Amino acid sequence: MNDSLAWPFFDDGHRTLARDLNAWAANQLGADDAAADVDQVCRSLVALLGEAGWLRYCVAKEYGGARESIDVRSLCLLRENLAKRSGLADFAFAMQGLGSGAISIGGSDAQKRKYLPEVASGKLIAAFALSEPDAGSDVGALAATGRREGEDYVLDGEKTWISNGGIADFYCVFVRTGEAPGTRGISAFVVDADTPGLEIAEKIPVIAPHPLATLRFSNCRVPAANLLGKAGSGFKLAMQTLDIFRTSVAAASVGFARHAMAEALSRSVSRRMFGQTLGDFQLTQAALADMATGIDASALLTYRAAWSRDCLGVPATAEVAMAKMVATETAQQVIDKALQLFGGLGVKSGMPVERLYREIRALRIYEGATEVQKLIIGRQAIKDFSAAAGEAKK
Ligand code: COS
Repeated sequence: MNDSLAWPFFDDGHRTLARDLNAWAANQLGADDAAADVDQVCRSLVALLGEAGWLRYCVAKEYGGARESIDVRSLCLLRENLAKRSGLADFAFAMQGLGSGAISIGGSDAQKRKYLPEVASGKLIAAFALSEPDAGSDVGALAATGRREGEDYVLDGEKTWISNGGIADFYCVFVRTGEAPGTRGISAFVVDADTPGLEIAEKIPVIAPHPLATLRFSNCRVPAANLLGKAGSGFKLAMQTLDIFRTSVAAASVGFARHAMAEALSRSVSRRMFGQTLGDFQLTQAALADMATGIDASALLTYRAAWSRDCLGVPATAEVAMAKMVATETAQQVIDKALQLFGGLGVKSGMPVERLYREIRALRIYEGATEVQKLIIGRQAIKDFSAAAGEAKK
C-alpha cells in the first residue's frame, strides 16, 4: 500500500513537515500517563510544542506563524501524526488553533498582534467557548448575554464543555448581543482568564481526561475593543472557525485509527492460537481489510477537504462535514476491531487499544456531532440540486 504522503494533495513542504514531526515526536513524546495531572501535562505540552515551533502552524506568518496563512493540510498532518503517539499532545496542539481561530479570522490587527505571536510560541494558552448547557448542536439558541454599557460589554451566563477551561490564558467567547434574533444576534469577544466576573464553575471529568470546564460569567466587564469582528457576526465567525478545525478533528481520528491498526497488525502476526497465528485466520484478514480500507477512505476525505480549502479557496463546509463524520465514525470502528483482536487484554486499563477506545469517543461529538454533520451535508445536497435545477430552467 502506498505512502499517503505521496498523494497529490501535498507539496514537498508538507512531506518534510510530516517527516520532521515524526522524527521529533519519536524522541520527545511518550505514551500519555493516565495517572498524571492533565492540567499540568497539557501546560507542559503547550510549552514543548511551542519551543519546537509546531504551534507556529496555528497562526499566519505575519503574526509569528510558519506559513503565509493557516494551512489546513499542515494542521491535519500535525494532528494526525501527534495523535498517533499522544492524545494529549494532539489535544494541546489543536486547542491552540481552535482557541485562537476566531482572532485569526475576525480579529483586528491589534488583537492579532496581542494574542497570536504568544499562541504560536506557547506562552499563552487559548480556548474556544461556544457551547452552553442548553445550546450545544443548536448554536443559534445560545443564551449567555453581552450588553453594551458605555465603552464596555458586560457578559453574563454559562459556557460548558470548554476544552482548556481552567488552564487557558484567554477565551474566545460567543454571547448573545441581540442585534437580531437567532444566529444574527451573536457576537464574539476575547476575554482574558483573569477578568473579574469570569470563574471556573466546574472542572468536568471525562472518560479520556483532558482539561475541561464550565465557565461562569457574572457581570463580567470587557472593553468593547475586545469584540472580534462586527457585533452580530459571531455565529458566522464560529462556523468559519469550525470549518477549519473540524477537518483537523478528522485528521486526529485518522491518527488514532492508524495507531490502532499498527497495534492490531503486531498482535495478528505475534499471537498464536490453534497452531497458527491470529493473522492466518481469514476472519482476522477480513477485519484488517475493513480497517485498512476505512482508514484510507477517511484520510482521502480529510485531505480532500483540507486541500479544497487551501487550494480552491472555498469554505468547503460540506466536504469538511463528510470528512469529520466518516473519519470519526470509522476510527471508532477500527479501534473497536483492534481491541477485539486483543481479547481480554484489550480491555485491560493502560493497554494502548483500551486508551484509544476511550480517547476516540468524544471526537464523534465535539465540534459538531455526527448528526450535525449529516444536517450540513444533506442541506448542501438539496441546495446544490435546487441550484442546478434552477440553472436548467433558464
Ligand atoms: N461559514 C459561514 N457562514 C455560515 C456557515 C459557515 N460554515 N454556516 C452557516 N453560515 C451562515 C448561514 O449562511 C446563515 O447566514 P444568513 O443569516 O446570512 O442567512 C447563518 O450562518 C445561519 O446558518 P444556518 O441557518 O445554517 O444556521 P442553523 O441555526 O440552522 O445552524 C448548524 C446550523 C446546525 C450547522 C450549526 O448550528 C452547527 O454547526 N452546530 C454545531 C455546533 C458545534 O459544532 N458545536 C460544538 C462547539 S465546539 S466543541
